[in-house]
Formats: sequence, C-alpha cells, structure tokens
Amino acid sequence: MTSPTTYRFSFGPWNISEGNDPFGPEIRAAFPHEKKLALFRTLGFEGVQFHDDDVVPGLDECTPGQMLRRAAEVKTALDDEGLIPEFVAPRLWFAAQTVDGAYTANSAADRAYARDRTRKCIDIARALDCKAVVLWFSREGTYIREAKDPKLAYVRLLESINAMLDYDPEIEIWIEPKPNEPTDQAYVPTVGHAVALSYASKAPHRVKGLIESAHALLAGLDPSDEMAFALAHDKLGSVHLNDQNGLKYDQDKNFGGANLRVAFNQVRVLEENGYGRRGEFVGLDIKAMRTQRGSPVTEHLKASRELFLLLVEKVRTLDRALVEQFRDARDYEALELYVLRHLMGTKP
Ligand code: XUL
Ligand code: MN
Repeated sequence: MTSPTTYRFSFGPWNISEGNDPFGPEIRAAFPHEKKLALFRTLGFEGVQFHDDDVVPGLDECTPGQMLRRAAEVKTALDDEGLIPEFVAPRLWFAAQTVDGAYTANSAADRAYARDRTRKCIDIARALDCKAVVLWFSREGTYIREAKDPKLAYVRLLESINAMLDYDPEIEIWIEPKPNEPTDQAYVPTVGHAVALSYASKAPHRVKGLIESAHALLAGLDPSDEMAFALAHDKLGSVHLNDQNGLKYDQDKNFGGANLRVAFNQVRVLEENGYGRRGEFVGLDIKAMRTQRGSPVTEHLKASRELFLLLVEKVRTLDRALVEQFRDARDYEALELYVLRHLMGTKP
C-alpha cells in the first residue's frame, strides 16, 4: 500500500482582487500586492503562481539589471515565507504590441516584442528558481477567421515554443488551453492541441499542459477527461481548478460551485493517477464574487481548497470493488445511483 498523497495548493496574486469587471470599477479597497505573499501560508497554500509582471511590475520599462534585482527581492520574500514559485507566465495581452496576438500577430515587430518579453519571463523564472513557464495563449486567435493564416499561426506557435526550449535548457513550458475569450476563437483550444504541439517540439518531455476546469467546460469538454488525456501522456504540468456554469464568459467560479459531480470526477482522476506525488501543485484560478465585502477577500480560496480535500475523502472512500462489480455487469444505472448516494452521504 502506498501512503496517501499529501496535496500542496497554489494560487496567483490576481486571485485576490478588487472586484472590477467589464461593467464597473473596483468596489473593494486595494490590498497591497506586496503584502499578498504573507497570506498564502495562513490560507493553507504553499505555491505561488506568477505573471512576469506580478514579480517585476513595469517590466517593459525596466533595464535587465532592475529586472533581476526586483526578481531577487521577490525570491528572498518567497524564501522568508516558505513559499515555492510554481510558475511564471508572460503577460502577453496587455501591451499595445499584443492587440493582435503575440507569437501569431501579423506584424513582425509585434512578434519580436512577444519573443523578447518571453525571454524576460524565462529570466525571471530562473532568478526565482522556478522550473516552469505557463503559456495561456490569450490573444493568439482571431475575431474573424480571415484575419490570420491559421496554419502559419500554428507554425509560429511551434517556432516560439522551440525558441523558448533553446533559450533555457531546463525550463518546462506548460500550455494552458482555452477555446475563446478574449478572442472569438483561440488557437490551441484543448489539451489535445497542446499535447500535439509538445510532441512536435524539440523537447517533448519539457512541454506539458495546464488544464483549467472552466476552460475545458467552455470548449464543451469534461475537465476530468482532459486531465486524463494529459496524464495518459505524462503531460499534466498543473491544473487550474475552478468551475463554470454553462457556455458564457470565463467565470472562474469556486471549485465545485456549479457542478459537484464534475468536480468530484476531476479529483478522482487526479487522485487515482497519482497526481501530486512528484510535487505537482493543486492550482486554483478563482475569482471572488464581486458582491463580497472586505479586503483582502480570501474566502473563495479557502472554500475551494476545502472542497477539494472533502472530495479527496469521497474518492478515497469510494467502494472500488463495488464500482468494478457494476462495470463488469455493465450496470451503469446502478453505478450512477451509487456515486450520487456516495456524494450525498446517503446510505444505500
Ligand atoms: C485566463 C487565465 C489566466 C492564466 C494565466 O483565462 O486563466 O489567468 O491562468 O495567465
Ligand atoms: Mn487559468
């Protein structure tokens, strides 16, 4: 018998927010960015997800020396708090040069900006002693299909990934697929696309996927099957657990908040396949409700972590022999009732 996995959790500073949305401004007092690291441990988290400019604000205006000094300060702060940087992601959707995408922009100068910004992101990851860079392809896509040559776009994405692998011989690249928003249709909408890019790259063992529950649901897919696909190829770098109620904007709801059974199956697939045993984090990417009072707001993070652990118990107490019996008998009606009763804590 192997001992049960002790899960480690992570979130990013952007998950503690001031409540602005596309229709209105901030409604909570700002909580200073530099004070957020002190919250992680008390909330039960030891991993920190970063965008490059979460580490080095104003990155585009910094000299290389300023960038590395700031990264070194953050590294010290992480060490002081006993925190681990899980990944650094280049924010390739804010600058004027990224209006039309980054690696797939039609302008050569804009693509050069994206490559340069990515190298800075890798330099920051290295300075933090962080082993992974996450690529959420934000604006790599189109509002109308005729805007870009889609085959060329995929070639450019692959070339950009290879350039990153060349730039740093150790860094891992975790692709976070999402099918839409902010573009109408995004390139690399599913983990299947990400895994194909991995195998086509010059270092497939260093290119993996990061699966966000809401993104998979927006693609009309079940997040647990997306996770299983990545796990079957040993390419699940991390997860962004959250939830999504139907096909609308990316909601980043509390994990299990819209669909407990879908959440249970994600936990089941992770737990049954030993996710976390090699140090992988259970990452969250969750937005606090705009209605929530206070500053900082952290209940959503605590609640989603707790829900994950409650579901781990549900997975561990599932009667596997009974499940096998139902599978052998091809009695999925009985299996479904058993699972639902188990989730509700009802005795048969
Ligand atoms: C966007 C999203 C990002 C990535 C990191 O939908 O999920 O926050 O997780 O860039
Ligand atoms: Mn995410």
